[in-house]
Amino acid sequence: MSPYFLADSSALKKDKLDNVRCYFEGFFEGHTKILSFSGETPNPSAFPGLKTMGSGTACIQGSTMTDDLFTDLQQKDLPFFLPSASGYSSSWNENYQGFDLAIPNGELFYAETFFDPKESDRSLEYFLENDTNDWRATDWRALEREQLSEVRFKNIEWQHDKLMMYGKETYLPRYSAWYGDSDKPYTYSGLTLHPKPWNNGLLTIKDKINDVADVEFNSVLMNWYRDGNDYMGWHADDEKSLGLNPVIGSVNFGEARDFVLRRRDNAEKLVIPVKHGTLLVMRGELQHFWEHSVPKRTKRNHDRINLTFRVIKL
Ligand SMILES: O=C(O)CCC(=O)C(=O)O
Repeated sequence: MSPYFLADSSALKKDKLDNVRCYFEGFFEGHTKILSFSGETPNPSAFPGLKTMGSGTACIQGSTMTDDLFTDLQQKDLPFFLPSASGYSSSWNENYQGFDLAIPNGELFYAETFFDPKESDRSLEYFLENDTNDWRATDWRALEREQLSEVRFKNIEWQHDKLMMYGKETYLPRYSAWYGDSDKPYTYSGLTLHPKPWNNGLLTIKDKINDVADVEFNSVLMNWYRDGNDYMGWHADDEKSLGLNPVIGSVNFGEARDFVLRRRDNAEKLVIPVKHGTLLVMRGELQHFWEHSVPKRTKRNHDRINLTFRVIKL
């Protein structure tokens, strides 16, 4: 194995820089004629797709890295389509192992496996384990409403809420639970939820995402999609109590689903796959300009639990 990696020389021409995978300042000493910016951290704006990664290293998006010492530092490719139109961009965030994304009038952070499989498996189990039913084997959809209230969940008090739709009380197409710091009720879609006190599992997850979101979350709405027939309709998290530009930390366990963003003014859509362990942070003006939903996916048969951490300001 080579002590440094060299992409083929044609890839090192400036106009082909996006074919180069990774650049290690130290290892490129002596190769200044190959990489004109060697010896100093390149200015990312001069090289589209290039992302500084802290002292001495930088990474260039591309696909021709040779097989060498650094194969574990493979280029990270965003696992979904992001338009290349003006206002859209993505860069790898080495610190938090995810992508910082800019979209017109909004910011996102996406880490596909922010929680590793062990943490994610345990979280799903923690939210569904109970003293009465085998959570994996139970057909939760078939369970009658009255029976849900008889299930003794160990950690989460799930409920089946209903709201008024077209003058008629309708059950939500999912179960939910609300946990948080204070006893201030939170109202959304005409539904008022009273938070239950935090438990260890939720606090552990919250502590892990506070840092990356750079806020101190004080409440969480949990949604349990029993299968692909459960869904969340179009809405924005723009309640007054969340302040002007809410930061929302959305954590996902269980079945993979699509999280869809739709621009309010021109209906442009962005489909973001959220999986077992994915963290998605929404911030900036996003809630004013975009709505989001989790559409039905009838071929998805397994439980999914989503937690949207929020900061209630009032
Ligand atoms: O389940 C999801 O991913 C979305 C949840 C959501 O939109 C919300 O809680 O406001």
